[in-house]
Amino acid sequence: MLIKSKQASQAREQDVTDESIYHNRRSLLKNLGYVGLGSLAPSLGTMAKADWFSSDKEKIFETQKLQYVSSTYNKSPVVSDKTPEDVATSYNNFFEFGTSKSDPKEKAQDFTVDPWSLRIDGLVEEPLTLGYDDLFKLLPLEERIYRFRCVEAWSMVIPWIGFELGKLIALTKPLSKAKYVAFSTLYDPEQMPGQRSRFVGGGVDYPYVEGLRIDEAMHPLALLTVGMYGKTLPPQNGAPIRLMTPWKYGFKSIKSIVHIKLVDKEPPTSWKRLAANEYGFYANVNPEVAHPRWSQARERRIMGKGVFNQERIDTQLFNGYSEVAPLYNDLDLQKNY
Ligand SMILES: Nc1nc2c(c(=O)[nH]1)N[C@H]1C(S)=C(S)[C@@H](COP(=O)(O)O)O[C@H]1N2
Ligand SMILES: [Mo]
Repeated sequence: MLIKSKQASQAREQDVTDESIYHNRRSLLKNLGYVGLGSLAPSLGTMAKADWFSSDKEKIFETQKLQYVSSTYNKSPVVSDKTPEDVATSYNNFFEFGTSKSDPKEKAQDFTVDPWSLRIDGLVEEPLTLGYDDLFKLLPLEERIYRFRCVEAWSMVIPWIGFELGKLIALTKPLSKAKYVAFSTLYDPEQMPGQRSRFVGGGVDYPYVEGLRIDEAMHPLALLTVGMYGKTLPPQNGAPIRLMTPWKYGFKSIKSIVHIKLVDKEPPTSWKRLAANEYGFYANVNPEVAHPRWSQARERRIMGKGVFNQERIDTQLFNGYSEVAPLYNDLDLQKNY
């Protein structure tokens, strides 16, 4: 799909939105007694000491305290290669809120993420139900900068905050019969216009579902994310919790998850159900396996707004995360796309 450059009017609208968020933060600070601060940036450290504010839509993490994981995850690209935050949070795919890239940011702002309930069950000894606060407290959070490659051949570089999916699964003590992990997004047609209308929602059968093989889910690269750019996920990026498997195409990274179920058979996945010849269960990034309608050999790295802020680069097998290769030693990657 082609990238449309933003019209000037749209860009202005966005700037206004950003500004209103800024003013919100300022008034929050004031409410908490941090009055008279000259600018927002130097005050972040002070804000962080308050941990987070339950009334705040946008929780700011104590990034200094987050554990930065070993260099293998963050080695390349370097920090300056990150896609700007305002781009990563305004160019989205979240069909529950519409199929155009600008729909999620426009239509998801009132999406309720607190309270939230995430249930982990199925073939496990100890099922778990997590509430909103548990998502941030159950496991230590880390920041990881991951490359993100959409099947549509664009890519970004995003600093996520989250914890390893495998660590959460381990807490539930999976039975040996568990071979796959199935995920579902919230089903709430009242809040999600795309779930009310097949036209708005792009013909997907909701709830959106995804799945991984259990060994993929246990791989340390597989992250459940609760934040990005040092803050909680905005609704358009899948708040309050979404999957990130950086060696797979973006559609695997299911948003706003309410259910994780350990199962014994390959679970259905939304895009495979819609077009099995185009979107497989594995969806590993692979420059040698073309999509039936376009090549996957190269990608447009989105570094800013508009067509001049995109760089065409070669796509790498597994999106460059070669540490996952052993998972697929016995798999024909051409057939299992
Ligand atoms: N529930 C849900 N999850 C979803 C999608 C969606 O439409 N609904 N889109 C997927 C696709 S195709 C991509 S590329 C990524 C986009 O994530 P982003 O908007 O944070 O960049 O989310 C994935 N997760
Ligand atoms: Mo995607």
